[in-house]
Amino acid sequence: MGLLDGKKALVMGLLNEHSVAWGISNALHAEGADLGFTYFGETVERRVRPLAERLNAKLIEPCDVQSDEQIDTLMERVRETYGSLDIIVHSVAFANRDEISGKPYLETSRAGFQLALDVSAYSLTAVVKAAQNLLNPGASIITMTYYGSQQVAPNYNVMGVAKAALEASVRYLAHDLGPRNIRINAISAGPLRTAAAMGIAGFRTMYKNFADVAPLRRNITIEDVGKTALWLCSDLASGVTGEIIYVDGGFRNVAVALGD
Ligand code: 0WE
Repeated sequence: MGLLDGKKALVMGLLNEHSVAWGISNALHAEGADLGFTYFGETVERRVRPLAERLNAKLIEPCDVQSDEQIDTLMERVRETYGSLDIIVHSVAFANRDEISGKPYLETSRAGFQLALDVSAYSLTAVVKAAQNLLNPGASIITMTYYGSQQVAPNYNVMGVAKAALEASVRYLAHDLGPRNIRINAISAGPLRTAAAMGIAGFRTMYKNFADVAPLRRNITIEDVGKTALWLCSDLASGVTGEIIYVDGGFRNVAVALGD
């Protein structure tokens, strides 16, 4: 008996075994969910296929979230394979590296802003819009965000603006989907050493500082995120929608860090 027996889940944004989407996928799989995955590009496909197969995925499909056509094709394949959906995990973001590593936010280009907002914020709305007729009553959607949406995280720059738009989208989508008993929430995770964090200027220092300051005095793991995702996707969170749930060891509540 699993918490998610018979539930069909679509996971977007898995890259490797360090991915937050991998932590979430494992937690959902362990409770009986039937998982399908999307990837972007052939390089990623080669990494994702073996991982998806480890979790007995029935569906492994390409999806460039900047293309409405590809999103529609994906949902057609989901309909053929599963008939309907109970869970969507959106773990997708992108900004040009040079816009989030070392230069001031005020140098952000129009093209860089549009790219970051399109891939990292609008994609959630685009996916939910295309999936709306597949979603069963009781369905749960989750997306990933970061505290740089609320407070300035140096270098996070245009990604912070994109995450603010993503979080607002969660509230509006929750309002639209609530009458059909479909819930949508975001998980705001502390810094994780995933591919998305590699090569980010100052990340190592930030990661170390986080564990010194956070009430739990440690970093967050993809397993921590997976367990919260499992709760949000299960009936245990039946009354929770439109929320930003922090999986950050309490970090964001600390105004002044004195250390031990
Ligand atoms: O949301 C993120 C990072 C997302 C991300 C990462 C990359 C790296 C490779 C988006 N686009 C790209 N583009 C690339 O070319 N995080 C929460 C991780 C992160 O990124 C930061 C952070 C943290 C934390 C960037 C600056 C400061 C802090």
